[in-house]
Amino acid sequence: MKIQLKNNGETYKVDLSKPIDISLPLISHATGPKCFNAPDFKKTPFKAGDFIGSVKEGSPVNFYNVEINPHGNGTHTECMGHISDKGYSINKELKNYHHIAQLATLTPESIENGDEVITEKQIEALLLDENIKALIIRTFPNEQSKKTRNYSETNPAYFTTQALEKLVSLGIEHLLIDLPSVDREYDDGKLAGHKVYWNFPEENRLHCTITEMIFVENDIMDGRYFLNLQIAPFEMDATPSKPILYRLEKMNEKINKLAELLDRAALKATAIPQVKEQYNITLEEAYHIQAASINHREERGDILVGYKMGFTSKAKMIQMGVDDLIWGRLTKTMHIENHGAIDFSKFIHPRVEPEIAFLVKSDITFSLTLAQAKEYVSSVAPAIEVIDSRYENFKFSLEDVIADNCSSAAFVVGKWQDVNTVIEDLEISISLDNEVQHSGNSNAILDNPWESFLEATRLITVYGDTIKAGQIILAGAATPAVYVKPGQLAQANVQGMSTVTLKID
Ligand code: OOG
Ligand code: MG
Repeated sequence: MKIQLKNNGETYKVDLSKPIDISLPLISHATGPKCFNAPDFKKTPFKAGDFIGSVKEGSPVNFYNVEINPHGNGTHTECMGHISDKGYSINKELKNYHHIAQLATLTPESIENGDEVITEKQIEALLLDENIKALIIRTFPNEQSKKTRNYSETNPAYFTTQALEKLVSLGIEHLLIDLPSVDREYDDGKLAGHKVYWNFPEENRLHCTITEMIFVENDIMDGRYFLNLQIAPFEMDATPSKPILYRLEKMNEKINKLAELLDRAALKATAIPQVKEQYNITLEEAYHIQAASINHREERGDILVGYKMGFTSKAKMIQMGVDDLIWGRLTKTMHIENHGAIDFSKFIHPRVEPEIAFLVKSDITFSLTLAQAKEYVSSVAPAIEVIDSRYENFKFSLEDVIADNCSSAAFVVGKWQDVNTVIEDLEISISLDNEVQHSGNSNAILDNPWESFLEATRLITVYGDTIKAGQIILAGAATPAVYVKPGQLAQANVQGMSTVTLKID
């Protein structure tokens, strides 16, 4: 699942299916990861009478007690409750779980007494943006042994109080580090760094947290990430936590702007000037604009139900003056029941054309061959596509029309037929009020309509989308399209199949 998020005027895309876990797994009875001489994390089966809460030992269920010291065992997140007698609980004080976080790598510096520290200068040199509230620090060296290390009595690296003061002054509210503490292991109980960080005993930084003993693999680059900071719901000063990062893909301003422009033009049924020349858009950008504009519809609750191919016949290419295949997206609100109607006032200058539709049987993630095609399709049907270019005078370049979801505005699917129904070499026509407007042959579609289906599998999977079971693919018109007027009845005929009609209200 992908989401779009807005932060401080920027729009980002986040792929939620690609989490980067920066927590450390805790394994029972392992000696690490731990620190401050905490006992090992342990899980032991609950025992009562004859009952032993372990399936291995004959119980129907696993039913374990765990023994954990959140500060001492593995990744944990703490609040000011750690150094206060007021009982502040991380489960109450941590109120926002999602942040734009900066990941930075630092090598602690040696000081006179031999300690290794993160200094104010190093923090300063990060040149943190004032909008960044969460900072993740990976320290070097970053060995795999950190994942199971017992830091007890090793005097691990820590932060100078000046470094923490600096972080506070920079507005950092969530600090995540791969060290066991921001303070020295033995500092005579001063906890000076913790106190500075929370501005103890004032209560103006109660919402701020420190997460310790994370681990960020070396192949994760420094930079900005979307952070989901989740904790175990213990009412305590600290609890085990599971911070997850997601890569942020910054969305291009031009793409956002044009996607919004085209989305609005469709929504308001108002034509706009072409965009290619003015904004100098490439074919690749055009597809991104299309995706982003469909995203706007999805944000309003619309659902992707399939794809359409365009310019798969010479008749269409000549009519529109373009010379390459294109593909667009079909959404649920575009779907009109057979013999249904559209409201003319919701369109700009609608045209109708006859189509052949394929119903996808199972998910398609790669380019199919003709021999494979029928395994992935459950049925075929005649269809009508309503195209309604959002550009003035229905005129556009290839880039323009792609950005505009290939003019697609609505579609009607007729009766589904068995996948083995012959769709090659059939007469196809589009009529208005029973008068044929254009007619052609289904082989005008790439010499065989199945070829259009194959092209769809190639182009859409190369783009990175999966064509899902239950989705519909329109092959593209074999004839030119015809303008409609209110009151007319459009009808598509595909030889040997029942008719598809659409009323124009
Ligand atoms: C673009 C859409 C092309 C087809 O079937 O070839 C198309 C247009 O003609 O405006 O849908
Ligand atoms: Mg079409």
